[in-house]
Parts: sequence; C-alpha cells; structure tokens
Amino acid sequence: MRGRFTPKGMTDVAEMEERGVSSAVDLRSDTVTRPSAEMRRAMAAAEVGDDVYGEDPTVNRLEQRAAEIFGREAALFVPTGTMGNQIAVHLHTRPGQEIVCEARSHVYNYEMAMAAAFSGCLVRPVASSDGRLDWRQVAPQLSLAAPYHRARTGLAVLENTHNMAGGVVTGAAQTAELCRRFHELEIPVHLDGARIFNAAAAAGASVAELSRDCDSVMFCLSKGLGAPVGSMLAGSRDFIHRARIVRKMLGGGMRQAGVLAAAGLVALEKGPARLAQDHALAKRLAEGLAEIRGVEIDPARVETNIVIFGTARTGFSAAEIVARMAEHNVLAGAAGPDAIRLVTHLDVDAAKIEEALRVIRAAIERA
Ligand code: TLP
Repeated sequence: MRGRFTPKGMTDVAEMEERGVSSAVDLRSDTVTRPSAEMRRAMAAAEVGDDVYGEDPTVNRLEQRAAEIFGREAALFVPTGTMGNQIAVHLHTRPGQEIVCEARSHVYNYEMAMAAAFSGCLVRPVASSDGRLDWRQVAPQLSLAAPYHRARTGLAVLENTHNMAGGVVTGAAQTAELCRRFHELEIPVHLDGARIFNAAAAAGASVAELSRDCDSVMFCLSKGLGAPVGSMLAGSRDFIHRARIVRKMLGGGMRQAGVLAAAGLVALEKGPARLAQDHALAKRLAEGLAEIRGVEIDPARVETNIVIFGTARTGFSAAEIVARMAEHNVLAGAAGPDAIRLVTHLDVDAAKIEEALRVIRAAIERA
C-alpha cells in the first residue's frame, strides 16, 4: 500500500495501516479520515467527567481553546456540524421567520429540513454565480417591513468555505461587508464554518478574522482537521449558555465526552497546519481532470480541498461514472445528475491522486 507523505516528506505507511486506512482512494468527503495514532493515544489517556454537569475537564479545555482561537467569549462542543448550525438557527430566529442563505448551502439542502421542523422557519435561498453571496442579489430577497404578506427575515447564514460551490473561500473583507449590511437591518449572521480552517489556509487570514463580525460560528473538527467526531459552536457567553440548553433538548448532552474532545484538541492544534497539502492535491486533481475528454472543470477556481466537475459532455451521467470508479476502488460522490464531487484529506497522498486520475480517465474515455 502506498503511504501518506508526512510534512517531512516521508511516507508513513505504518501509521496508515495502524489506523486501518484502506487501499481504496476514498474521495467522497474529508469526513472519512481515521484518527491518527496521536489522537488515539490522547483519547485513551483523556481525563473525563460528566459533561452534562460541566465536569469534563477535556471538553472544558477544548471549548476554552476554541473560544480563544476564534476570539469569542465561549464555545460549545457538539456532536455534529448539523447540530451546531441548527442550535444557532433556533437561537437566532423565532418560528414564522425566514432565513436567507446561498442556494447551495448546507443549512438549506442537507440538514433534513430542520430549520422548518425544529425552528419553524422558511429558508429563502439566494442563487449566486460562485457561492459567494452578492449583496445586490441578497437585498431584494430580504423581508423587513410589510407584516401581512411575507415573513420577516430573521437570520442570514453564510458558508465558508462553500461546500457545494466547490470549496470557494469568502475573504475577511467580504464577510465583514455582508455582516455590516445585515446588521444595519438588524439581521443576525451565523457562519457555517464547517471548513473555516480550509478558508483560513487559503486566504492567509486567521479563522478569527474570517468570522469576526458574525454573531455565531460553527466549525467542524471531523472534516479536514481529522477528528473522528465533533464540531464546535462559538459566540458570546450568553449565546453559548443558551446553546447548551438547546443542545440538551436535541439529545446532545454527551456525558464523558472527553474521550472525543481529546481527539478534537489534537485536531484543533495540529490539523490546520497541514491543510495546504490537501489544497495542493485538489489543485493537481483538477488539473488532471481538465485533460480528460468532456470533463468540465476550471482548475483556477479550485481554492481549497473540494473539486466539483461537470460530466454533461462526457456522454455519461455522474452516477454512471461514480459506479465505474467504485469498481476500481476510487470512491466519489455525485453532486447532482451531471456533477461529481471529490474531496482531498489527510488519508490521500499524491500517489492516490494520480491513481484516481487514471481510473477516472479510464471510466470516461475507454467507454
Ligand atoms: N457536509 C458533508 C455532507 O453532509 C454533504 C460533506 O461530506 O461535505 N456544513 C457544511 C458546509 C458541511 O459540508 C457539512 C457536512 C455540515 C455543515 C454538517 O456537518 P455534520 O456532517 O458534522 O453534521
């Protein structure tokens, strides 16, 4: 089995085997990574207590570190990004309000309609060309005054990086400008920063800078940072106090969660430094894809670890290509009838990317 190139340029096959990383090239998501040996050691040694009583020292440390890194008063450990986002939606809105967000955003498309089911809100999606919200397109979709025809806009949700727009980054200045405009209208802003550390690595800005003007921010430990489980919600002390109650309502009070938080701490401290490697591999993947007949991709638009390419001109549906790839142990996800998403992460290396390119080329060209 080919190994991973460590930051020192050495192939760490033994560690990959120890972690049970399979020989498949799994590009379905950056959620598929296995915890590192260091994480597993930290989990085994974690000091724990009952977190519902606020007595788990490792969870408390993780929450404190996350708050510090984001320059916030407090943070909360939650099992998933979905729960973090939906707690924020619940706290910022009232039933019968609208939530404005980009049309491909996660909170709208992939959270099981929880904005409606749990918070009684309607999502008002705004289409954008590249995943970055443009105020000229947002403004006409807001509803503030006329109370008898349209529900009031109660919240804006931004997503950085934007997953289904191909991992694109919204810069600190653009985020600040959007927040300023929403706040002028008294609309709070929640940032779905599931991959905010990828955004920071690509933008050369800190996660604190990228999220500063947002009222709350959620980020995932379990994606590019490599933890097996967990996300964080950060905000003001009062917001996080109320978030803890909503987390309990949702069944997210996790008792001796220090075993998970221990892995999260390793992810938070060590994970960000290696994200640039994932971005370089995604760029190489996009360049290779651009040379395959019929594939629609602009490598210049690949900014982080997500590559989405169009298949409409290949003569095959995305599902057909994904199925052919899987026969050769290269796993991807269809992102629509004519689009495939590939995500790089710490369990793929340069050799695996070349292997994936060979398999994709064969799946499309040798029909
Ligand atoms: N995204 C998953 C799938 O649900 C699509 C993935 O494989 O990318 N916000 C964003 C922007 C996300 O991409 C995700 C997960 C979440 C929130 C939710 O996180 P989890 O899966 O922890 O609930």
